[in-house]
Amino acid sequence: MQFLIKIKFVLLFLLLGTTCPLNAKVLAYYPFNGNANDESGNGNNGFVYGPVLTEDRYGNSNSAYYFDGTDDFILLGDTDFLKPRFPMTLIAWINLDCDAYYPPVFVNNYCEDHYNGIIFNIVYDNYLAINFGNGDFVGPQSRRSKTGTTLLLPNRWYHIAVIIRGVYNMELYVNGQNDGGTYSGNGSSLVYTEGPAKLGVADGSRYEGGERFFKGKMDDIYFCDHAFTSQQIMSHYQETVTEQTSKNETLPKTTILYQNYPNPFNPTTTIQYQLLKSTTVSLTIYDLLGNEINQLLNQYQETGMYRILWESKNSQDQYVPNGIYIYKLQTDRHVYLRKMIVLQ
Ligand SMILES: [Ca+2]
Ligand SMILES: [Ca+2]
Repeated sequence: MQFLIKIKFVLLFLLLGTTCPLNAKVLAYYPFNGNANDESGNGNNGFVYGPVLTEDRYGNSNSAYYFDGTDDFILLGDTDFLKPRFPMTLIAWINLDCDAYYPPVFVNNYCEDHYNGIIFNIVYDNYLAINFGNGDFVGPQSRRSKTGTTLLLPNRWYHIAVIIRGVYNMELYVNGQNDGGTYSGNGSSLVYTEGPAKLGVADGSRYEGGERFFKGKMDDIYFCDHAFTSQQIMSHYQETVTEQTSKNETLPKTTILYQNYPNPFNPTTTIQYQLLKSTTVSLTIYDLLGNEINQLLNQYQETGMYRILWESKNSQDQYVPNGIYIYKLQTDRHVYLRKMIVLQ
């Protein structure tokens, strides 16, 4: 089952498809696979203050972080990449402990008594919420919030997302579905002050007991500087839940997708896979924004071991730039993802 651990690298971007604006940019991506590194290429690695690596939603060890609800958080740094502007999309997978109290997920210098910056959190009896402020101190005129409608139950994984296109266009999503919700506050702008972004801790100046901490598990934190469509959110959810569904159904594995070799590479690499059953199979290369780069294969194949060469070329036969690419093997029953690196 070792290969399962590796393919749990589930790229958030895959199904964004070609509808993304060309200038769309991944601001940050924390897959939490063994560390809190930022895999977006922007280099804003997290510093882990307490959270410990734990099982992710597929049961892979060391592939998500557990926050103890007492003093654990991850410091992400003070950078414009982590001070997203409208439009924006924030996505995470979370699994709450039962007694979490107003647990914050992503925060960038949001202060409860100033209302500046942004906080993506869980409020009341476990509803999703997004809040941002204009820095003009307490008062509903300084804050803009939306609270969702789905009660998030403890001890289960949820795909949560927020899309902000503007003050009157904020959407919360739970497991790919638009969560509706209620707006409050009349803040009309988002103003950040100096200060680092954090995961799992929020200022608690309006609450007795000081700071509030996330309690439970987090995984696959992703920020993008454009607004996903609702279909893209649903696709993203479905894509990143695929293997969990497969595992829960205890379907026999029918395929093994191996790590390409060499890796990193320039310009040629070999992708190897094994089909334990005959199936329709496609092998497609994507960039980190989910744009399809090239499809190397799409046909019915018999049981057996296969190898495909990729020469770092896109579908127009041009060499692709340096960077991380995803290869996706899709069979009748499963989707398998791995990443590889083109390095000149
Ligand atoms: Ca601790
Ligand atoms: Ca992970």
